[in-house]
Amino acid sequence: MAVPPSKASTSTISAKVVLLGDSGVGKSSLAVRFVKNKFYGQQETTIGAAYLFRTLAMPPADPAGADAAPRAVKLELWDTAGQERYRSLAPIYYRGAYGALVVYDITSKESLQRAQAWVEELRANADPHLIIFLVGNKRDLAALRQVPEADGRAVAEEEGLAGFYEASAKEEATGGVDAIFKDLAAQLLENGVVSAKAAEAAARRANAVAASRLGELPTGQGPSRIGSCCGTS
Ligand SMILES: Nc1nc2c(ncn2[C@@H]2O[C@H](COP(=O)(O)OP(=O)(O)OP(=O)(O)O)[C@@H](O)[C@H]2O)c(=O)[nH]1
Ligand SMILES: [Mg+2]
Repeated sequence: MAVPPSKASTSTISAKVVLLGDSGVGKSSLAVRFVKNKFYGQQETTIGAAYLFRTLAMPPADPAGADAAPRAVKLELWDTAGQERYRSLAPIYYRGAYGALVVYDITSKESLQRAQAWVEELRANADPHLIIFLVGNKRDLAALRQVPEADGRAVAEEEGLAGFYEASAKEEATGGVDAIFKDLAAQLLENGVVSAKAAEAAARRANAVAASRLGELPTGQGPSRIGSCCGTS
């Protein structure tokens, strides 16, 4: 079937995005909600890291002008394991990343402190242009809330982050997960992270390194169940 000319020239930018945060805060659940629109009440803890991707169609920068070509951003998510024993693997996943979601659980004050420590580690070691969002997950558990929204927002402002959201991976309609990733994709485009070609090449290199390290996990442990699946485009 012929493709209409306006759709034929879509340029796709690939961007590596890392999810960091304490074990159990819901990193995998957010990634799975975004990529598969599913939620598992018994989501298994991640071993090493998992890779998922989804391509978002983005509105043209200037629909009326010369830059009216359709654009797309392929978000390549590296969902890291929050358990302490995998901490030393984290740099493999945040190096070469263009975006980072640092996640905490609104029912755990400690998880916000850990999230702040992750932000500081990223500031010290990751690419200075990395776009970092802070995300307070499990907003549906209002009765168990320990972290007021204002406290999360204050940390994001103090650290000069590019975005702050509360979300629920559990609530399909109101969880707000898509909006987070769409904002991240828009900021990646806006900041002109890089030209499409350079971004693609960098993402390929970074992913190859990260993927090769999945094979170097402690004996008997491979990538988690979602590690080898879950792409949509
Ligand atoms: N009520 C509620 N539960 C959630 C939400 N997100 C995740 N969970 C649950 O919290 C638990 C941990 O979620 P995961 O997504 O595995 O957390 P994680 O951050 O990936 O944890 P690690 O892989 O160990 O680092 C699971 O039982 C999820 O079902 C949410 O938004 N609301
Ligand atoms: Mg996980």
